[in-house]
Amino acid sequence: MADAQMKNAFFLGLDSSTQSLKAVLIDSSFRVQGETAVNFDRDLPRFGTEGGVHRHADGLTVTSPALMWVAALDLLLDRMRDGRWPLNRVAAVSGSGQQHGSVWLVRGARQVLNRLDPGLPLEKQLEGIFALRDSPVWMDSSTTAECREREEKMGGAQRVADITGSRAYERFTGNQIAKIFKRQPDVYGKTERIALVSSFMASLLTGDYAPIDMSDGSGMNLLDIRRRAWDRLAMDVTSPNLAEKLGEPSPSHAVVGRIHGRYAKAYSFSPNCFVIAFSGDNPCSLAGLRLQKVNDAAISMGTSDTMFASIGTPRPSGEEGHIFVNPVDPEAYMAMLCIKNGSLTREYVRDMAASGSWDEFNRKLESTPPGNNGNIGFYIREPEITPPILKTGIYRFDGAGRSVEAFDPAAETRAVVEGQFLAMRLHARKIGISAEKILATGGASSNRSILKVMADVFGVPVYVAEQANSAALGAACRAFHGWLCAMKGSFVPFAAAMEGAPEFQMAFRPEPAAQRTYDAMLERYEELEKRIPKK
Ligand code: XUL
Repeated sequence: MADAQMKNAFFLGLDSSTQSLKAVLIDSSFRVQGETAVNFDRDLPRFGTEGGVHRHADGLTVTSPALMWVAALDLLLDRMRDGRWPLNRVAAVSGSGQQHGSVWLVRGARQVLNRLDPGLPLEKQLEGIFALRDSPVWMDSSTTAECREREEKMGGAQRVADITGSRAYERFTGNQIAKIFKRQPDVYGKTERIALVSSFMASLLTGDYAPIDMSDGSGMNLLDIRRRAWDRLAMDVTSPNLAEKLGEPSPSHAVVGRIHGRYAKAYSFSPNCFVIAFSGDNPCSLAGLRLQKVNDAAISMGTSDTMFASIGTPRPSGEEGHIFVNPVDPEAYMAMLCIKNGSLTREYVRDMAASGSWDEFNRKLESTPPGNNGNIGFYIREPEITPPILKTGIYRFDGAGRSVEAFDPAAETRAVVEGQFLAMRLHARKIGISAEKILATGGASSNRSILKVMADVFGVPVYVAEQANSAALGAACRAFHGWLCAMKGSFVPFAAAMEGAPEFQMAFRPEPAAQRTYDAMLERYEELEKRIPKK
């Protein structure tokens, strides 16, 4: 039955990222049939965001208005309808969300969600459901005190990592929850449900509280990644009665409900359309890139840069990196690093050294040799996550290891790109990722000059995912996977579900001479990194 139904079916993936809400529609041969997006700053200027967020005066707190995500969903659906997408043939929808962000829903919000009206904008109906108007997002780094407290109470950073997959990180939701419980007890008290961005977006579609999936749930410092259940101690050190506010976590391939009648009426979805658990953007990218073999790694270059890979046995580090439950294989894990100084930092150097032009940036980058004549730069424009450097600043060293004020513009362009990849290579090694090939994705993966540096720094071939939106595509693939598991009545391995999906194209092989240069440079980079002031 599944086979016959599959032929005519479409699968929808949404990606609620920091700066936009995107949709990708695929058919059952994994061909992209539609793509559209809502950009928060441009399309919803009334929320006054920059890059989709509000940065607060303390320089550490970063939030987004939760209602903006609600308004964006209607706008996105309108665009799909106006574009005549065959929404009536969508068999399942799933989604991706920026990780760690939390949405705080007041008592009674569930009923409001249950009763969504097809005739009214979502924004009007849902403006009263938030206990907290401004949702903390992953860029927030204001919870250092809560992190130290968690590590102390749970028996040290390594112990926290052993249980939850990561030491305590400022952006991880458990620490954000601890801060709100402490500073805004009234908000905590009136909150009925704390959702992640991913599970919140799923809730808008089902018209009910959708569960947090285990993969995105691993980004909270609350889940025991081996037992795949909330950890008692981690919850207790956060805040009281937390388990009931979070609900039970669900496997990532689970059906979390059917689409609410509102969307059937207003947008002609089939009332039978399944909603598959939404997950984090990095887990969804892993699905979109079909990373299943150990040491097949991916680098996603977006607002943040991340590097990740599927792994079998978790070896969490009490110093850096993250281990999450794998989003497509309930028995496996994924390892990941997040580098906060990603595209915005590259853009900063582009503006400073290449008159704001990517063409000029690339020309300058290509005019310099691999290894940059020994020049190494650290561009910490935002408090950095990997390695943890809270103090912002730019640090430049020449070939003799002397601190210098500036590089010439061409060296500046190479220093930012090489520095980012050297940091990834160095720190990925420490969490058990030793890449044999890399799939590049995200905005900057269309920049071939940058990809060439990636291949040389890591000394492995680099492939590109034709589809730049790997998180949205991954969400669509997960919609298909979850639907197939539901139709067959048992778990189907993701690789089997994805058979027939298009191959990825190789972009570059490493040049042996450059590779040798970077092997040596990595040692110097590690030494210099120790000299950077961290706080
Ligand atoms: C991952 C992280 C970011 C966000 C936003 O830990 O913080 O990658 O998911 O993309």
